[in-house]
Amino acid sequence: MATPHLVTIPFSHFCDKARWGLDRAGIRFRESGHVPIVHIPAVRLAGGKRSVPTLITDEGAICDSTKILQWADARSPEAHLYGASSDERREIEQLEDLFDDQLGPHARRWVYFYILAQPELLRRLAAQGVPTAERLAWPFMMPVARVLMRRSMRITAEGAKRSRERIEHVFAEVGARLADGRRYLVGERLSAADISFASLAGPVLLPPEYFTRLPSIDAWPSEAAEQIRAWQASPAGAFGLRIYRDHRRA
Ligand SMILES: N[C@@H](CCC(=O)N[C@@H](CS)C(=O)NCC(=O)O)C(=O)O
Repeated sequence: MATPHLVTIPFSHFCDKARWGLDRAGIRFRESGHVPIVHIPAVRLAGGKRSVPTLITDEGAICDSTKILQWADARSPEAHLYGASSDERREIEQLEDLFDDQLGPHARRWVYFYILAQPELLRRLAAQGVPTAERLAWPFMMPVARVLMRRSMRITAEGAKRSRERIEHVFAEVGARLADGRRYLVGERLSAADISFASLAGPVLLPPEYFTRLPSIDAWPSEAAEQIRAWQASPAGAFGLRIYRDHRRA
């Protein structure tokens, strides 16, 4: 089997999810990271469609983080990414869908609302893990990228407020599951549900073990910093941070 090739925007949380799933399954892969916009031709050139993460395998391009985890699970069932029974699998898949559909997009929009307003944060965030030429070109591409990102993700104050509420809702649901003292969302060990929750909440929890360096808490405007601290201290947030600490520490 040729080494699978993961095409990413390195700081993207959906990319950290895919990376984590592959690592957990013990699958070796190479990664090429790109700044936003350049990721589009890079993904196409590699054989994918448009979005990241895209994993190029001998069997073709896999263009979705959940499909990447399912592919990894099929190759390494002993990693138990989808649990130890069909009941567990069903529960894990339901949670993963919730995190993919709600937490991922809403955490992204909430975070971008603040980051796009501070070009220096965006410059540093996107400059990590990309080829030198892209790092140097990125500051000149940023004004256009910011307009396109604002438009495509409908980033407005109203949207950010709605996203905050959706994040709260998911955190409440996760907190309720954890109320019985369980260590993992489903079953007795780390699964795709835990990986999805922790990684997709990553941008609003700022785990030190996240793949790229996220803006430190002091760099955020005070209202955002206050909100992040509250999420970090909540049962779901503390859980996400622990999952990173226990399973992603280098
Ligand atoms: N459902 C997809 C979502 C991936 C996604 O939203 N990727 C974003 C980055 S976080 C992206 O590629 N955006 C740029 C684009 O679509 O061109 C997955 O799980 O992989």
